[in-house]
Amino acid sequence: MSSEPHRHEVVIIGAGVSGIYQIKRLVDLDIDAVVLEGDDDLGGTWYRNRYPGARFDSESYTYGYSWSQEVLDEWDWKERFSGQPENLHYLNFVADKFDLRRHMRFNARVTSMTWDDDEREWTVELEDGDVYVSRFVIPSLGPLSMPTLPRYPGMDEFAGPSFHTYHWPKEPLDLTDKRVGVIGTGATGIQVIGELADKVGELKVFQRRPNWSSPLNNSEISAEEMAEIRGRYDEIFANCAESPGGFEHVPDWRGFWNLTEEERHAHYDFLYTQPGFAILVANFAEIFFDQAANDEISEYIANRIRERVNDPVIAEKLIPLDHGFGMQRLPLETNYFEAYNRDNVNLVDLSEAPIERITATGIKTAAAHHELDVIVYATGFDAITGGYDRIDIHGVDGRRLGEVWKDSPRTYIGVLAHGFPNLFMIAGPQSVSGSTNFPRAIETGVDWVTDLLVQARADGRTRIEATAEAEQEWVDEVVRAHERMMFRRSKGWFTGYNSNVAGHQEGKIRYQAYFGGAPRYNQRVTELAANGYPGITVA
Ligand code: NA7
Repeated sequence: MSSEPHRHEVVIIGAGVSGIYQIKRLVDLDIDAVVLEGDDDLGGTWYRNRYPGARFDSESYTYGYSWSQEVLDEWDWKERFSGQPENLHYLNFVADKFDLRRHMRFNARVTSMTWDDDEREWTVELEDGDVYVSRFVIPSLGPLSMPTLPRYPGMDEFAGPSFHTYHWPKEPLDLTDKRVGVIGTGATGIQVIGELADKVGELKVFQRRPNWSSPLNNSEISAEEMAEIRGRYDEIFANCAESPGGFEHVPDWRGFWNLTEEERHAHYDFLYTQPGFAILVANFAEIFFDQAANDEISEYIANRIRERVNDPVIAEKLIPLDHGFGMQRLPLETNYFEAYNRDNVNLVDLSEAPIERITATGIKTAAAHHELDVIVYATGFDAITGGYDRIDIHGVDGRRLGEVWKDSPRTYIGVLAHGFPNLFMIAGPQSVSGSTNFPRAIETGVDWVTDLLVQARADGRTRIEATAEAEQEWVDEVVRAHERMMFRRSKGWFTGYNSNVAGHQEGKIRYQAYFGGAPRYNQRVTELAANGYPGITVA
């Protein structure tokens, strides 16, 4: 720890996908900035999630950065949905290419931030006692950076390795012949289960609720195809900017009810073989708004599960009954359903017999004790606001952000929060990031924040804050967008619910993301900038 605070004009918190781009923009503008990263290296999500099977659900070339022609020219994606090691390699390639590491400090975990309204600056404190003082802070915390564990008795007593998927060990872990238990069947659990099934001695899947899932349909990208992709980058990013989800897939607007059932089924058959989220976002838009339309696609996917899982009793247990297809974040799978056809894979249905405790040798449910060598918690995240909650943030008059956001976050366009001047959130709550292809929206956020900063500096202004009225209007718009969606009745992180987080109440929505679609959001923020930033006080 040094006795004098470090001074920079801008502190960026987090060296993941957002932080890397944000520091690049500021370095290019010669603005004095530092990135504080809690981990011992860069990469964020792709540094942490090292579990087997971790990969993009977005097409690699729609996930990668669009802002550097050199990177687009030089980087070859090898798979349509690239895996974690390659993704981390990519982020390192970008950071090293532009020599960004020298602006990053690692093992620099921010614990608190306090705004001084007289000096117009933030004091940022680290876990190790170091202090940074800056005019502006840009949290680039990542929407899924706060893993959550269940609260079962005995979790500390388990004798073998046990960890959250986010903390999968860096050192190689030999699971051959091991008895492995996976708790959780969300997007992460479904990836890890499909990958591990044929690589471990025995796999027990502890499922509280089944999730809908459809094939990822991954494939290699040949040199010829990469050349074709490279020639199409402008078009790819333009397509992403125009689609509600930020993907190349666009909804089918032919109209669900304008087609016969046979025509609709032919479309589902086609989409089921298509890569990525096509089955969801290139489907009929009505599946998100019209119960009958959603029932039909749900039954279609249920029948696909019945076709793929040999044991009819297990198949029914894997079909969700409490929510329709696409009403929670859709996991994409590779060999997931086939895993249950293997002799070494067993489904433990927690809805019939819940977990009572973890023991030294395994997991005890109400029905049986399951002997295990390794326990993997694929139990999700305190999504979107979790990263903010673990920093004690005090704004004007000492107001605590965690307190203001206790029931649900409040922001202006997901970037600013009234009472917290000069704090610019990238992929913040109520932005479009949480509901679309993350990096596309991240780039929008970074560019928008950078432009605002540049303009304020040019005008000699030092204090930027959203008005209370503008914030309220945005919150109302976020709520209205939620109300249009049927998924508002589902559990899960889209509606801000996590059973392992104290204070979250089942059935009470936390409005964490804007679901009005990327084009509408982009238009809105572009207009704000063009019109001189109404709703924002720049002084
Ligand atoms: P998710 O989608 O939140 O899934 C978490 C899973 O863990 C889900 O199946 C939960 O069951 C289960 N869970 C959570 N707590 C428990 C307890 N206490 N006991 C048993 N099972 C539990 O997180 P993921 O990591 O899979 O995905 C997060 C995002 O990462 C994903 O959307 C992608 O964007 C990447 P539940 O359904 O709540 O009953």
